[in-house]
Amino acid sequence: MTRTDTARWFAENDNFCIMTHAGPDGDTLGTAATLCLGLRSLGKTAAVLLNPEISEKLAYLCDGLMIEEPAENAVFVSVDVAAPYMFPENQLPFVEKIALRIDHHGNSTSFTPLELVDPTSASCAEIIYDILLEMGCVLTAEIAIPLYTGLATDTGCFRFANTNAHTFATAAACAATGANLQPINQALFDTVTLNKLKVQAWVTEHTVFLSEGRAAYCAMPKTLATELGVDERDVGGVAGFVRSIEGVCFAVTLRESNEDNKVYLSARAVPGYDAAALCAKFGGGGHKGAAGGSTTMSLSDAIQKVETELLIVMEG
Ligand SMILES: [Mn+2]
Repeated sequence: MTRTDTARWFAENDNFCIMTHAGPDGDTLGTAATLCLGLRSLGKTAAVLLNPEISEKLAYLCDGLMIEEPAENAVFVSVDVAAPYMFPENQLPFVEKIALRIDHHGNSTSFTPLELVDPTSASCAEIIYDILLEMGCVLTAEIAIPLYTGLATDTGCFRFANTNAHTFATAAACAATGANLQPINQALFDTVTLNKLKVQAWVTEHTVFLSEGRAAYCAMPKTLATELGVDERDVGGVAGFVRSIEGVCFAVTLRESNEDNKVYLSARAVPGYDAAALCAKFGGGGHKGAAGGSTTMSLSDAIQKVETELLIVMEG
């Protein structure tokens, strides 16, 4: 569907229940909150379905918007979700009821009767902004907070290659509402916990470089959190850190999980490389610049495969 079709569809329906992906980031939650608040401002009934995995850092996005049980007559919409397996467990019973999904993942799976997928959009939040504008919604400071969080998250605060004129224009519209955006930038992009630094220090010592340092990977065993005295969650999300090492074009982290014994992959790449294609070899996906996946292989087997795949990409 086009943005105009989607705006008309929202106008014709009501009682929306918005669904987000597991391991929720600032885009899926920011998009859900923007849509929810925007629809409410237009007189619609809308809520965000509980995502139990929401982090403390992002809790402000869905304050007062989340519900545990959808209404009987709910019309389900998913945002920023590329495939049906990506929902948190409590949302799985409703996946088949989703009427419309709005997404920006290029390699996504169609799994709903209606969809608006725009891979040229840097964030899903920006798509929602366009739709709400078409519906006559007035952007307020309250709505600008989750909207800005969504687009800042998916562009790494306007640093990634996906950042475009539309992203900046949407950010400018957010700033024009008078919303205080600086604390969002500080919390998301200029704050690191001591535990995270401990993990980064370990990663610095244990990263393996390939192809003259143009590719790098780091494998984190399931004992790492205990070894460093940090939380399990602190061990994730360091692929961007490995990629940020000078000269590294392609970075992969492998994290062995304590919970399900799977190995979780995260890949980051600069323009000219495709992180999603590499993760697809492990049944995962995402964007060219940032992607993820998981495997039931042992950590040592997964390391072997990552190294092989990285060498194919780098050496051809
Ligand atoms: Mn997104």
